[in-house]
Amino acid sequence: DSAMDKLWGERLELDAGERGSWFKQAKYAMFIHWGLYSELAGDWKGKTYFGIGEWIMNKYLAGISVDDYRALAKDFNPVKFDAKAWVSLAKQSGMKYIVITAKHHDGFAMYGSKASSYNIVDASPFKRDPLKELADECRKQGLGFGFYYSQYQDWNEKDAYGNAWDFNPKDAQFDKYFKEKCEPQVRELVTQYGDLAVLWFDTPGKMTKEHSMALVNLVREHQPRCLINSRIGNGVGDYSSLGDMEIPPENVGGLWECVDTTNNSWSYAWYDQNWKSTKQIAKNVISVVARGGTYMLNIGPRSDGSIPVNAQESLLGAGKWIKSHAATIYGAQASPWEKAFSWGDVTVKGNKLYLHVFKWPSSGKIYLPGLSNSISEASIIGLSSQITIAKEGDWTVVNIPKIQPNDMIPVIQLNLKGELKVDHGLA
Ligand code: H79
Repeated sequence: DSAMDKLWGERLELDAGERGSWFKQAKYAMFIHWGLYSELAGDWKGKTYFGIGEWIMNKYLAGISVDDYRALAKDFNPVKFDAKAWVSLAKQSGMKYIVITAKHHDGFAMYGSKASSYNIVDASPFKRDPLKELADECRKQGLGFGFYYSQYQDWNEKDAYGNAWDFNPKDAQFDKYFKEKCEPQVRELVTQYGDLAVLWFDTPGKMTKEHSMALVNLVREHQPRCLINSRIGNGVGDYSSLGDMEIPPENVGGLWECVDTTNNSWSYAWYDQNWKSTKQIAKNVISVVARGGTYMLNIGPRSDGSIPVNAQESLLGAGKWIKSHAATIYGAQASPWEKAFSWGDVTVKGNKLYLHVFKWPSSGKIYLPGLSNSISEASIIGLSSQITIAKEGDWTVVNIPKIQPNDMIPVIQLNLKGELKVDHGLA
């Protein structure tokens, strides 16, 4: 955490590589979808719209008029919101930064915006700026903080893209929306919330390169250390956000992240009880790190500010495992085998290989193809079990106990002699 403090404490002109150095360490983040749609929780006028809850206003779902949707703001009152509890949950879950929806496609700002009165401070009974409280609390607890901002779609604005059920797209003057709402709001976000880790733009649509660059320059001017994701459009971001919920089957180079959900929903949905287990979350973190990326896992708090207990339990369980195997995750690199094995997955740090065993082989053997190095030391992290190594031709055989030791996902650590060398032809 002190490395993070250092990275966000100074202001320097940085190139993309320097800007991204903390990102390669952090590896695991909390994503939060929270807005007026959380109040509906998937329902409109007695009907449930299963699926993408933050899209409920859209004509593909309930098709709610701007006037009806705007009225939701009058009842948005998250009296149970507790920035300290939210940040503690992320921290205890092993996450290193938080990215939250400042404005989703619905157009409602979840922070106090001067650029548009359609925001939580001016249009809701709550009157507080919860994102300011979160930003301050993240700083206090040593986590990074960032914003999600929907820059192209804004269903509340006739000049932005996306709302063809209330407005005539032919009349839209995108540049007007861009200059009067989008740019001023992004300026507020990069000037009023302290150092930001990430500005997470979403759905570039038909953004021109000029529009994308105007936002990039705005972020750079005020936040030289802040990373911008690829959904700014036109290839001008710092790192790549893969498709929603996509964990790639093979290694991916460069700076990238996988964004995923704790259940099946981004925003809170009353009916969605498909919670990932503690083990599934830990597995996903490992799998994404093993492919070379960062895992940003979403929660959808309720409109009253509470976080579903099932999400909390799974995250905290995974966090407990991550914290007792921190060396194998934070700052770790991709598997030299470039894809998962049937028994589990591998991360690397310097001359150490970490074999994460998802399915313990009853044979008591793990076979590694094409590893040239000899091994100076083999152990199971946190346990004293006996491990021996044998070489059989091009295979390294790791002999492990036949019965899984007492760990949700045991990790075998192999210290290599010399520089890591794997012949891919054999994998
Ligand atoms: O914020 C989350 C999503 O709301 C947002 N990105 C993540 C992080 C997102 N924006 N667009 N999309 C995801 C693609 C959405 C596609 C669909 Fe649909 C929305 C499928 C069903 C509803 C558009 C409308 C395509 C079919 C109907």
